[in-house]
Amino acid sequence: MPGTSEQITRLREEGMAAIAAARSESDLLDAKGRFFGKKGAVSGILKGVAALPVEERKAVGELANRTRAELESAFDARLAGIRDQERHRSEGRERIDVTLPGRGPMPGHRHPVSQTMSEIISVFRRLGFSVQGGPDVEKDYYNFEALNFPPEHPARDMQDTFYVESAAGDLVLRTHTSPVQIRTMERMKPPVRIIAPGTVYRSDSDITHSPMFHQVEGLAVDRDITMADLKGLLTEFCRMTFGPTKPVRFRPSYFPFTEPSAEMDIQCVICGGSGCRVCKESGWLEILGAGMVDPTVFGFVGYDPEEYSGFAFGMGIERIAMLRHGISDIRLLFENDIRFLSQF
Ligand code: 2NM
Repeated sequence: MPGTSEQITRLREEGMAAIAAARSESDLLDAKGRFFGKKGAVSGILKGVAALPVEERKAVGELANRTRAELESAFDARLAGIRDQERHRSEGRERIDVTLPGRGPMPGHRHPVSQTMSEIISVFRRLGFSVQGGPDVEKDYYNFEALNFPPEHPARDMQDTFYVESAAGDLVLRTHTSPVQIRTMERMKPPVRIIAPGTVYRSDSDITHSPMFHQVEGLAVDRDITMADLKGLLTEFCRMTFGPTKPVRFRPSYFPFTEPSAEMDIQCVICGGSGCRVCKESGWLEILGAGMVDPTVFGFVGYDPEEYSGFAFGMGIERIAMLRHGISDIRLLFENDIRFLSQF
């Protein structure tokens, strides 16, 4: 059995090695428990010293005390070192630059459909039109009848129109904003120059159709309004919206509420007219429908078709926003994915 002095020397070496090996505060506290705890090695040795013969007790006792003091200060120094390292590490992770400006709320922006709608409205305001609104839930009379849709017109079909349950059974979600034009003519005598922007609904859903979408329609009624006024105004609208050199054209068309009717195209914004997938190789994009208000419609609102004439037009806002931004699927506009919307 080795002498107490040798035990003390070995204890010192083991203790110093354990201190040096400790990588964290909890490692170190474990080691401290093993050496300094109630049942630790140091207590054992000190007990052994008490049992020694008097001649040895003084020298061995001094060695034991010195060793304990050395181990204790080595523990304390290592503890301070580990705490210092920990602090440096966390300061590295949590570094704060106090000179940075504060974070404000994330600035949002308007939806691309809303932006396009506002710009179109602003163009027509500059051209002398005022803005009118009306209900989204509309009477069949205003949505169809007064617009010269015959009772069996396919647009009235359940598959195209959302009918609203009501006692009289005569309510629909408006399929266009034309009812606003009818309501305005009921209230005002000519001259009338108005636009009706708003939400409309049709039972239709694919990559170019959404059951809820937006339109801007317009109406001008006065004495001596002609098709030339229609062409001039809408050409100017396209210049202001798509640029002053963008070629436009009118084609004959048909609507129940206008006669004659036309559709207006602009040169394809994607290929510049040479033909591509977007314009179906035609070089042209349809942008709106228009026409001279049918005398039958004037009859419904009490305007004398012998005294007054007028033109009307309508366009889909999503379609224009999609052409402007090169968006190929209308549904992207209504998913409200901020990663998509924040691009516009
Ligand atoms: C269009 C195309 C052509 C239109 C006609 C009227 C009214 F009420 F005056 F008869 N409002 N809107 C009209 C005419 C709408 O949208 C493609």
